Amino acid sequence: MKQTFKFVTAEEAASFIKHGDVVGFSGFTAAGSPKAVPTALAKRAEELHSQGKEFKIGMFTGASTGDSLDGALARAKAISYRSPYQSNKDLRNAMNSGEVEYYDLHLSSLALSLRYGFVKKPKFAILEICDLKENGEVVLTTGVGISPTISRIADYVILEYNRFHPRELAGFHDIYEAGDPPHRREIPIYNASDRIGTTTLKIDPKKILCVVETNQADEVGGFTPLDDVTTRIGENVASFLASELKLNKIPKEFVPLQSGVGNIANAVLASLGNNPEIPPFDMYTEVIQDSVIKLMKEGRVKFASGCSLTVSAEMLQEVYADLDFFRDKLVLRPQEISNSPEIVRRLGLISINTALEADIFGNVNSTHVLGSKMMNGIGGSGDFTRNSYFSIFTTPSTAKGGKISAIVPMVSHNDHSEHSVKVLITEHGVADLRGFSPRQRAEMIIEQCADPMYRPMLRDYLKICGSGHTPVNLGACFGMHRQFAKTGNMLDTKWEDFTG
Ligand code: 0RQ
Repeated sequence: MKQTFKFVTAEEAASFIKHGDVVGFSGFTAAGSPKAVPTALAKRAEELHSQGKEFKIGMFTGASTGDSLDGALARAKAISYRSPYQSNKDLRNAMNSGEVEYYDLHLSSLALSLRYGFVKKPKFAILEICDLKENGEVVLTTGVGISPTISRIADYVILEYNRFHPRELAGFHDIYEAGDPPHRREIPIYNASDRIGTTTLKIDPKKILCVVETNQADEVGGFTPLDDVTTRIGENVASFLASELKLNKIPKEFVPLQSGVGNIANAVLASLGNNPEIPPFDMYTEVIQDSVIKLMKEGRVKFASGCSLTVSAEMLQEVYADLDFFRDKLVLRPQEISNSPEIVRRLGLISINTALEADIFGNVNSTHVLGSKMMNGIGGSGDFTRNSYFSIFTTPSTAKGGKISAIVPMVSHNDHSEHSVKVLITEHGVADLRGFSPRQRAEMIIEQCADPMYRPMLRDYLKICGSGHTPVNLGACFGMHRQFAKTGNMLDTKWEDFTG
């Protein structure tokens, strides 16, 4: 092996990358994203900048990454543009200040955009792996992301051979690239557990520029403990799904679930697991979080298909200590497959994602704070929402100690339209929007989802809207946002200030 491939330090590997190069990275969330080479790249960028030299790269990732990738490169001012989803504070600030150009797109479509030439072709692919054969076959680690596509289309591949992950992860992946139009065939997945590809990723060995040996854990953050609000949201989701099941609106054997990331998603899954009226279920999702593994051990989740195993360090050790238990219960796929609209529709997933804000008609903003500041990105929420059996959005009814209402007259940025959003759930209740007109939906969302302290304000807004299929007052529809910008509290909103 040592003769076949060039083993180098992270610094040597980073030195191949020049100002203006485009780099694609493996992984999905902090799971499976490279750590040592990006850290070395950031250090090099800082050195070059201190000598007055330019150094910035364009970059593509699966989704968000760990701090030693997005954080380190953002702090080193080493990123010119980036795509897709991210969740790093320093990178977010750089994007919002205009220092980094950010192209946010549906996660299922990134590999396609790279193959079709819609975005720049990466010169380098940097992949984290846990096994390597002389013929260029590798075993990926905890996240798959866009690795199959970038390792095929990039000119050079740099491997981070991370000994932290056991070789026995071999067998957990299902590597498959879909065909491209005009000869594209169906992706033959008919159950969450179906396998259609290979367990290893085959890379042209001639492209493998070098290998860096490392031993580093994934940088997955922990969860904040459940509080009253997240628990109530979780319970509302679980009892809503149980009642849909009783009404035969969900098949008796249940359908697979997709669940977003973060604390609310974790709380929702915990409540679903605890509800005895919900049968054991499959997950066809992108991020497999701690709660999924816990429910799997309890027999509540039968199978989980995802793009990454984004679990805490303790949970990952539990999985690694018992790989044989999980071997036939988990599969990790590329994001064009885990998030494929075709499969989401075929399997009939119930999608559960989190909104920043929703309006009284059911439009959802998942990405922009007060219309202009990017939070993270649309991620996979659009892939699932638009194509699901039915889509659910959850959100606490207020943010910032009640000074922001998550239910507003009109969303300040629209990621998921009223046509795709079917059910809205807060800690106060459930608005099942299916089959209802905009006026009916407005009443349901105000009365069942808005915080009681904001309900009179929202009712009064409807009164100043006049007629129309979708009642909107163009002067006042952003009044609550404008008020927050002025006084820092939406509760101060007086509609007469915005209707003159
Ligand atoms: O800010 O921490 O500074 O107080 O937004 O809010 O409640 O911690 O929620 O961590 O679950 O994230 C939508 C961002 C929610 C996430 C979003 C403030 C609030 C807080 C975060 P502070 P919470 P979460 C699969 C699916 C899009 C992608 C997606 C997300 C911070 O779920 O990125 O769904 N989703 N992917 O105070 C201003 C409002 C606010 C607000 C909350 N209305 N106005 N600020 N906040 N509501 C995953 C992938 O695709 C990989």
